[in-house]
Amino acid sequence: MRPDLSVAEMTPMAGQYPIKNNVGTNITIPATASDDVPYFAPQERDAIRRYYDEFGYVVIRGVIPADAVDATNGAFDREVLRSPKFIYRQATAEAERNVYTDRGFMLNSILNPQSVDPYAFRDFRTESTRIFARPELQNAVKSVLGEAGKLVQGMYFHGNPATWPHQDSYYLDSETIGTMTAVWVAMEDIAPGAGRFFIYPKSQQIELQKHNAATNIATKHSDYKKTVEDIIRTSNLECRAPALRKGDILFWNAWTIHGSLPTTTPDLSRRSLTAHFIPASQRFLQFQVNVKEPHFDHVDGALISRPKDQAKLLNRAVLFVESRFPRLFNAAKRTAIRLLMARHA
Ligand SMILES: O=C(O)CCC(=O)C(=O)O
Ligand SMILES: [Fe+2]
Repeated sequence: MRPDLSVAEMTPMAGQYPIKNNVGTNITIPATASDDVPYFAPQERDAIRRYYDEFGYVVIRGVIPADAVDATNGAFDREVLRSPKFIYRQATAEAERNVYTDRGFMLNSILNPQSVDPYAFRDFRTESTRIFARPELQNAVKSVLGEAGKLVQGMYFHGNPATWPHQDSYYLDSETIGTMTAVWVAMEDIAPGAGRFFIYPKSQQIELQKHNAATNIATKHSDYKKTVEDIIRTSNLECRAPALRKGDILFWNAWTIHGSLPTTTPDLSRRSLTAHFIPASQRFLQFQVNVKEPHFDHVDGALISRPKDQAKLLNRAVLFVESRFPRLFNAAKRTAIRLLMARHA
């Protein structure tokens, strides 16, 4: 058993990589995992929970076996990477075709790989869902939540979208706000210039503005983004981007400010999966106002929701219409969100 880790002990020393963060500040981040602090092994459950509660994130090393990672990445390369099909995407939640970086990496990350078309993307859907359901991952979720979790959202990344600093709670959470956790699974060794995931330790303690009619995502998303950036600039928060090896995982709290750093090495991909889990005893909360109880599939003993599941004919029909008439569809969706917010204002 390792003794309690203080902040000083967790501060990396050598092998630092200089980089500008998303708000233009020069920082240094550990170049490789051996230049970073060791963090935790999966069995250090109490220490994991304590670190997570204090800092709003935690890294656990060597959780997902390489063969499971390779099976998902291989399926992505075979089935998804060159596909012309419309898929729902992480940044917009809209149906889009693949967009590529100059070097051919898919830039518009996939929203809910567990829900993609089971005919066109059979192995990718199966293998990514298997990772979400793995007992090693589910046990780690238990370590941080103190109870079993259920998956409410997943994502797969290939190229680096340089995700803006945000808190997930603004978009989704559990009905007891701040009890959702999310996990980032490194699907390869993540180089420091490839778009490392960053977190602001202890930022989960700052209560940012909540959703309301004035700041809602449909009309005022840009205001929310700016508020987070202002808080980063004006508070003395430290930006950390842990060096993750293939199979390592990082949990962060629904209130912890996070995102991904800009790319400085465009030749390198940054494959990752993320999953958002709420406590099994709780219901799902959307945009901080809308409580829902989605359906959960049982997969290898885990509870996995499949939003807009493309195995269902009706959902395939919606995606078809949405991809043919995107402007009409998205205008209607924004109106629906505005009405929802107005009702809760
Ligand atoms: O990896 C990233 O770029 C961002 C991931 C993220 O924000 C999330 O999964 O909630
Ligand atoms: Fe996020």
